[in-house]
Amino acid sequence: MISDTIAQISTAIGQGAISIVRLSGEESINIVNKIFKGDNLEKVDTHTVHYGHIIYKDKAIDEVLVTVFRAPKTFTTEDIVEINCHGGVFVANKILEILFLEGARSANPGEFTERAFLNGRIDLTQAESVMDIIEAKSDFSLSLANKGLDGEIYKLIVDLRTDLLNIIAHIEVNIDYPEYDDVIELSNNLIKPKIESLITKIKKLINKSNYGKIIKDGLKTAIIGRPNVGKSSILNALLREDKAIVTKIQGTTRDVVEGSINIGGIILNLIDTAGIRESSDLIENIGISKAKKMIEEAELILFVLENNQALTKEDEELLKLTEHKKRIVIINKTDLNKELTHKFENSVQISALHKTGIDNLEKLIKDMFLSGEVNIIDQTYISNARHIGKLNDTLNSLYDSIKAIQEELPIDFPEIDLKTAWATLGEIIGDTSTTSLLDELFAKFCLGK
Ligand SMILES: Nc1nc2c(ncn2[C@@H]2O[C@H](COP(=O)(O)OP(=O)(O)OP(=O)(O)O)[C@@H](O)[C@H]2O)c(=O)[nH]1
Ligand SMILES: [Mg+2]
Repeated sequence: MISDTIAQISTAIGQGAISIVRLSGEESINIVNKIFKGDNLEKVDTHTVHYGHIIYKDKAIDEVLVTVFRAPKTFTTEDIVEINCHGGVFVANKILEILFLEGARSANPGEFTERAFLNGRIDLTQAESVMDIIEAKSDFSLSLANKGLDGEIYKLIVDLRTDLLNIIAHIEVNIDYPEYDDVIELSNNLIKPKIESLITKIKKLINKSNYGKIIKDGLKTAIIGRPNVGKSSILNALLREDKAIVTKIQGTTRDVVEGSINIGGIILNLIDTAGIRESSDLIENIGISKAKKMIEEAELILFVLENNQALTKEDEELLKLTEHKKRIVIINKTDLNKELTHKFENSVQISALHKTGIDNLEKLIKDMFLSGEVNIIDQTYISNARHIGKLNDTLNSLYDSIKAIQEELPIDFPEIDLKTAWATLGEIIGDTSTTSLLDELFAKFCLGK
């Protein structure tokens, strides 16, 4: 049982019109009441706002609005008080300090949400969604996070666990299936197909989750090409800002330059790199090896070629190096006359200097990642790396169980793997107790029998 009362400034630290200092815990109302001049907060109704002053040792600290939320219908399920004070860093900190002197403890990062989880108001995926909402960078990622907060991920996982539970229940009651007098026959005919269909379900979820990750974190996009083809100019054109230095000197960009844009809901985390060539310049060479590393890490490569020049050996090498990647070939400097004779899949012609063709480039990126996914917004995706990792662990346990069945091991062996899978799925939603497996299993028996 959590009993101490925590307090923290809930708004961003900085100058603003208002700051909110929030408390949660049994003593919240009592602590604030001691320093609040206005209504007696111990007596007021829940979910009400009160005007007054924070007074400490007879000194007025600030004019405030205090909101009182009484347990259990609050974010943490505990008593919560929010003090809306003036938005100076000093005054908000001063109030916080006084609250500490009066018995509150400084809340750790995320502790309010942690309490909501520990007190059973939200599951772990919902708690994580709160973070995702705060960090959302686009409409898509916000709506994805909101689905998480609504408990959609929780539901997906609970469904998978129900399937798993059914399978385990079948094993536990195998003696009750007279048509299978042989355990091996039971495992192969009844249990194995059920596990296989669960594997298919989870695999689909994992595949879709790649989309979720893109929506949430954006696409790591590297602009690659040999020196002087116009990479930095393209970065600037896409960002609509002169962020990277552009000159006619080869080897201008030496370190990576980054920036983000939102193209139709997809966040592109752009990285402009040093032009790749043989060089004797130490700094440039470091930049070049960074660029090569970026190629490996990137989820999308914008490969830049110059319109007025034939492909060089370096171009050919870079094309080879990036051929297994999601790649768009940008033919830049179309304002210069000569035509490039080479044809590439996913290619656009632009002039970064005159800012023409940029819209075509943006459309191509959008089509590449959103084509046929018009409903992207209506679906639930698992986007959290932790969840994806656990789903993969679950898959591995399920594969192990299939293997155990194929090797005709005693039925307890696959059952152990299935229980491990159950526990791993539980870790996603924060339900790791084995007693809950027993409880649910038991409930199932009661239902069926
Ligand atoms: N005519 C023309 N010139 C361009 C265009 N895009 C870029 N340039 C010019 O090409 C030169 C090199 O451009 P950058 O953007 O610095 O090229 P980069 O690929 O980043 O070069 P490094 O950083 O050296 O690898 C500059 O003089 C630009 O003004 C274009 O579309 N048309
Ligand atoms: Mg450059």
